[in-house]
Amino acid sequence: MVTRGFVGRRPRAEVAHRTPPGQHETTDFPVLSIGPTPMVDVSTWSLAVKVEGDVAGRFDWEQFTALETSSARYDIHCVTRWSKFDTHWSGVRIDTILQAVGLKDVPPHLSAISADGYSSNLLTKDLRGSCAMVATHFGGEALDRHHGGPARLLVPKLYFWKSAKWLRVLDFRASETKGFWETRGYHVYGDPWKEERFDGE
Ligand SMILES: Nc1nc2c(c(=O)[nH]1)N[C@H]1C(S)=C(S)[C@@H](COP(=O)(O)O)O[C@H]1N2
Ligand SMILES: [Mo]
Repeated sequence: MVTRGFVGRRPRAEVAHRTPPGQHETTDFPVLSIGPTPMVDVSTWSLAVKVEGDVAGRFDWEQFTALETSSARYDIHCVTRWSKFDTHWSGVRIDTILQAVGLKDVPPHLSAISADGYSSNLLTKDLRGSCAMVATHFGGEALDRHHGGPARLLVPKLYFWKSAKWLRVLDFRASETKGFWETRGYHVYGDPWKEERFDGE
């Protein structure tokens, strides 16, 4: 039998210990976007790495896809209460990007800024020395444009709203600049295991 969508409130035994509080499994891959899917063309695509708004390095698609890639399986958790297990992603780790830019003194905060006007804020320490990546592939195929293709941030340990789709800029900053949802009442950090859904939780 094939079950689509939410498969019930009680977690499958196999993933029970990997299900954060208040989450349930989906086998679909819902699309959650603040607006229409932007047209992002790899011929004009670029990823800028900035420090306090000043460009420290920039990759075009050819340069970016020449960087070392890594791939792994992750569980992803959306604040709207779905979790999806063992999703397979590949892309370029944040460490690899910083190394390629030659950035050593990296400020503690990060704004991930997207082509659709979206942004999210993160802590640099959660992205360095971790599996956080700019993902270009999902399930072995080029990332679907509705899921943020050609390239999105992926920070699996935080709620999925942190993983900015259609990523254009990584802006490292000395102080926190709240992103799209963080300025609209979402938690500034967003740890699914602590149920940090909304501000004050
Ligand atoms: N650029 C951009 N990134 C975004 C969003 C968005 O609207 N625009 N939505 C966020 C939210 S709330 C979630 S849950 C995930 C959804 O990713 P998906 O559509 O691939 O499931 O992307 C996040 N990243
Ligand atoms: Mo979300």
